[in-house]
Formats: sequence, C-alpha cells, structure tokens
Amino acid sequence: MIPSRTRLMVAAAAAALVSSVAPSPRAAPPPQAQEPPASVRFVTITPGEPLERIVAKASRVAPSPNQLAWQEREFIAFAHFGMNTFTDREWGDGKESPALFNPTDFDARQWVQVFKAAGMKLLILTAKHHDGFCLWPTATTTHSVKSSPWRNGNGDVVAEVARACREAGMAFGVYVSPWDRHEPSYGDSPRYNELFRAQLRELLTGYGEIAEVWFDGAMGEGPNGRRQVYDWPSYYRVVRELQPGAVIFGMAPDVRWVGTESGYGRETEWSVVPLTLRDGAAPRRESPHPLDDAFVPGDLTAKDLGSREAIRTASVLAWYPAETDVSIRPGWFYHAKQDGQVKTPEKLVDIYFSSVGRNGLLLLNVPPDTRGRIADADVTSLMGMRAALDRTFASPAAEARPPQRVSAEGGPFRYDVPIAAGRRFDVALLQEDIRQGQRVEAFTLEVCAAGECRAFAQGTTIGYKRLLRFPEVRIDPAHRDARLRLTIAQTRGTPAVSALSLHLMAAPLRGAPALE
Ligand code: FUL
Repeated sequence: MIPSRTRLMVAAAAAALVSSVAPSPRAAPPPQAQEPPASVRFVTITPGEPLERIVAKASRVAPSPNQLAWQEREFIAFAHFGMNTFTDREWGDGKESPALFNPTDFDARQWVQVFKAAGMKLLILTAKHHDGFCLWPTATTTHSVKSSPWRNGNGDVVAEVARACREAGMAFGVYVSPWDRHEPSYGDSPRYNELFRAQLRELLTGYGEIAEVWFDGAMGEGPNGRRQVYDWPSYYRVVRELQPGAVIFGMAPDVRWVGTESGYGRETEWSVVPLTLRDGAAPRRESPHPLDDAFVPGDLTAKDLGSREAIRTASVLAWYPAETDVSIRPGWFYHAKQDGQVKTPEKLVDIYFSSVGRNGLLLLNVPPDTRGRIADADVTSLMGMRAALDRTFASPAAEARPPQRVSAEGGPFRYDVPIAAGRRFDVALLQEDIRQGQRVEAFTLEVCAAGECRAFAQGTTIGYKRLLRFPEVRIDPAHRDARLRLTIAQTRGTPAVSALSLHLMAAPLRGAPALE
C-alpha cells in the first residue's frame, strides 16, 4: 500500500522430498565446541575481505535485547481503526470532518479479549493514519477525537486500548504515520518534523509502556507542493529516550518490513542482512543503538537478502529481522462489504506457517468495525486458526529442546531425537538459539528405523523458527528404535539448534466456538 514498496508474492511451497539415503553409523559425540566469539549487533566488512571471513563475521551477528523480546512474541495484532472506518475508505485525504468519527459501541476490552484468545502477544493501534486524524486528544492539532461527537469529545482511543492491553497483560504499540494529509505544516520540513516529534512525545509518555513504534514509508506532496523531508534520526531519538524497551519498525534499523503484504515470507529468510549507511557515516559502537544516526531507511524487497552471494559485497551486516504484516480482510480498514471475505482459518494457518514458520514475526491486522468492536466473522476465523494450531502442536510425535548432537568428527552436524513407534507426522519445527546468531544454511530431515534412514524433508535457513510441512510419515508400530535425524549440510560455523520436534497437522476447525 505504500508507494515505495514493491509487492512481491512469495508462494507457499511444500518442502521437497529428497530420495532415501544410506544409513549412517551411530557417531561419537563431538568434541567440546570452542567458546564462540562474543556476538555483536553488526559487523563492518572491508573491501576485498575473503568470503569465508565475511561468513564468519556474519555468524557472530545477533539480536539486541529489544529485538530478541520482539521476536519471541511470534504472533501479534494490528488494529487499523480511525477515520477510514467511518468513511469506508483505505486512505483518507485529510479533509474528513471529525464529526464522522463516532463508534456506536466502542469496546477495547473486547478487541484485547479476542486477540489474547487468538494467541497474539502485542497489539499495534493506528494512532494516526495518513489522513492525519489523531485517535488521542493531542495538543498539536484539533483534527482529533477531541473534535468528534464520540464520548462528547472527551474520548481517547489510545488510552482505552492501552488500558485494555495492560489489564490483560498484552503488550501495546503504536502506528504513527509520518505522512499526514491533513496537517498544514506538512511539507514545511522543520516545522512538521517538530510537530511529528511532539505527537510522538505525547504518545510515548501518556500511555505507559510502548513495545513497538511502527513507521511506514508512505509519503506524498505537502499542501504547499513541497516534499516533506523526514528527520528520521530525530524521531528515533525521541523513541529511544522515552521508550528504551521499544523496537521501531520499518523506516528504522530495528525491524524490517518483510517486503510483501501477503503474509508470506521468504523460504530462505535471513535476519543478518547488509545495510546501507549514509555516505561518510559510521555506526557508533558504544551506543545501544549503534546504527540510528547512519541508517538509510528503505524497503528491502529482493528475493535474496542474506545468502553468501548477497553478503559478499556488503559493507555492514546487521541483525535486521523480518516482520510480516497482512490483513485478515482484503482491506486494512473495516468495510462492511468485505464481511464475506474474511480469511478462513485454513488460510490463516497457512499464513502462520509461511511467516512465523519462515523466521518472521506475524503481524495480523484485524480491523474493528464502525461499532468499535471486532466483527463476528473475524472472531470465528481467529478462533478456528488458534484451535488448529493448538491441536497441531499439543502432543509432538518427537521433541527435544535442545536436541542431542551426535555428529562424527569432521562430519556434518547431526542431531537425533527418538520417535515413538506408530506415530504419524507431517509437520517439523526447528529453532536456532538466535541469541548466538543465525547460522544454518541448509539441512535435511530423515527418519531412521530398523537400520535404514529415509529423507522426508529439507530446507535452507532455520533462524528463530522454521516450520515445514510434508506428506504424512508414519512410523511402523513394530519399529521401537525409530529416530528423527537432522543433518546440517551447510552452516556459518557451529550451529546452535535449540528445538526440534514433529507434529501432525490438525484440520482447522470451522465454526469454532465463539468467545464467551
Ligand atoms: C501502509 C499504509 O499505506 C496502509 O494503509 C496500511 O496502513 C499498511 C499497513 O501500511 O503503508
């Protein structure tokens, strides 16, 4: 939806089957791994450095504490709500009368109850979209809830949503559009930058802890015909000062847009990617946010962001993980005419496997309606998705956290996990301990029983989490020695596999029971 983005559809694909391989002998445990070098948030590469050294450097890049906390949330909610909800539009032009904003039965607690039951861990609210209408009673403009009939102009959507989140133990975040089609100062760069920082300050001081600040790159002409030059580093400074625990999404160096709004991430998704820095600017090593002043915002939409080929020519490699945003409906905002087009539980499960299951974070938008509530159709789909995921992951056919490494000396890294006789599975879950970085480049999964191993799935990157689906495999009830074997064929140094398990996919439950 934003002009600078190229839409890129990455189709979901089942893991390819590979042919059977000969059994490998039971290997002796590997020698004690050497103490890994300390991990870092970024590395710089000097021109002409050999690829092997670049790869070794890449293997040391790891998330900041904020990035780690963000990644562990896995599945989070987006709520597009505002003027567009009442005008039935996706992008307002800023000329809308505040009189139009009037939810009839606003209930932030109902949103949070639904999102929590769906397993989402954070809620990001569109505090201001491109039309400039502010959902909080800001002092910076009259174009806000204060001028609306809702709660006689005494309402504050941001406060009610923040409170509902706090009460339910859900983290809270804000989308604040820098592009503002209402604000007269937009395009008068210094003046608007000042106003935007003031809006940020209000949002980041008045509503408790903010876990994520969402900046997209949409931008247009100001009313005076001039183009607004955003002072990004000054925006980051406000966030860093007022909410040191927050990550900044999008036009900032913490979390990147995955590059598509389909909900499908890349099959090979690296969290360590090359970054472009401003000419002559260098990262500030001593800072907790070393890239803020040098970072050049932009969308990374290429198919390959982090392979050996992609990092070969990098000058800086940083931990910059992907957030996958998608809406449960065709639009980002609620439109009654789309009530019949809410994504099914099956589709949502597919999206989950293709976002969380591809080393990304899933940011699923569920737009509240003109009442100010989540509509029934959306609730039903979300609950169906949750039930299917819970049932799929409830009783693994095999599980180890972390799995035991059994590689022979000098051979590829191998891990073995016992599988109970008679079990069936068609899903594999793999995780790397990303506190140490992201290292695995290629792996194969085999099932070994009665002296034979058969490969049933393979993949490239793992990262924080990798989910693979494949045709069902069934362990013969007579095979009491069955084992799952993970072989890492290519890696950037010693891998740290933290979880490995097998599951049987549950059929998504249509018409799952509604919330009480
Ligand atoms: C984009 C916006 O233009 C869309 O309206 C929506 O908010 C999407 C999540 O981000 O940049």
